[in-house]
Amino acid sequence: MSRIIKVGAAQSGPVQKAEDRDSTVARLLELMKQARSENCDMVVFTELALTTFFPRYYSEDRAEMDVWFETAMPNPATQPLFDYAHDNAIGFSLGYGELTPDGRHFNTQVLVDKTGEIIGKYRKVHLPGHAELEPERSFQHLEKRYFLPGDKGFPVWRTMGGVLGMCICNDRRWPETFRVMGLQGVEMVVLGYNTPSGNSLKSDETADTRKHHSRLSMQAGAYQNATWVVGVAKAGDEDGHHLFGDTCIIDPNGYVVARAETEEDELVTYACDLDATKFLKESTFNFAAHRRIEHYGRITTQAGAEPPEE
Ligand code: CDV
Repeated sequence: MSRIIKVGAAQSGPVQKAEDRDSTVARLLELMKQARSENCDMVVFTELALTTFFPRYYSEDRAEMDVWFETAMPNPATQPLFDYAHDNAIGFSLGYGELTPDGRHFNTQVLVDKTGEIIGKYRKVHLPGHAELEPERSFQHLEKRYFLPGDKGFPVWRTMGGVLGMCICNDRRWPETFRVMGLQGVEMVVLGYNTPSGNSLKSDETADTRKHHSRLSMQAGAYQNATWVVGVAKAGDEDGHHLFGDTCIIDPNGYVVARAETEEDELVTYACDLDATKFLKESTFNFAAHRRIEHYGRITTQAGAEPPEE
């Protein structure tokens, strides 16, 4: 019996600063309804899907930024997504800013099964950017100011007939992210991203180069771990800041099999056969047979590069 998850990669167009949660959730719900009408098993929403990409704004008083965070999930604003999932037997994954009861802030993504229950929670590990105002940049990226690094590692979950994992945006650039999930037999990694089209420190880096970096990372993660990867953007112009789209679904050979054409709300679908992960998992990337862990010590004992002395 084949194990197909038909996935809907639900790209968001821009979410402006003044947009409230209800109208943003209404947009997400429309995408979910479209996914249902196309017989999707699950929908993947983007990173921080409920708000504008607020880490571009500096506030000396961090507490002022709490308006961008959710203190509970589900909550009255997001409940319609959970109700729709439950009533229509469709799973989803949603990114949002999480403020815990004990006052910690995380960049979080949840995995919701077809009964509408949260069965998995991931908190972004690789936080990009900086913690203080850096006026020399053409724009700010203050994730290190507003979030703590995730404290859950890279777990995977058995759901919808497969083994699924999550990561968020900058995590996709790190091979360790995918390998830790690969070592747990992951068959589909779902992730959202808000990626500016320009580099705040390097004005000659083109949007095309940045899209290439994004795809290259996800395609490598997919192939090297024999897994499907679903990468979902928030795209378009937010308050004069452009985020690229390029939402895509990548197969276990690393091929992009479906891709967004716009920078608006757009659903990209593909029927992913989880058994298509088997051949590479049992041959080239049979980890038990081929990995040489006695040589990988530096990966977990050293963060920065240490070149040999001159
Ligand atoms: N939201 C992100 O994590 N964005 C980063 C940017 C700053 C490069 C990314 O890796 O896409």
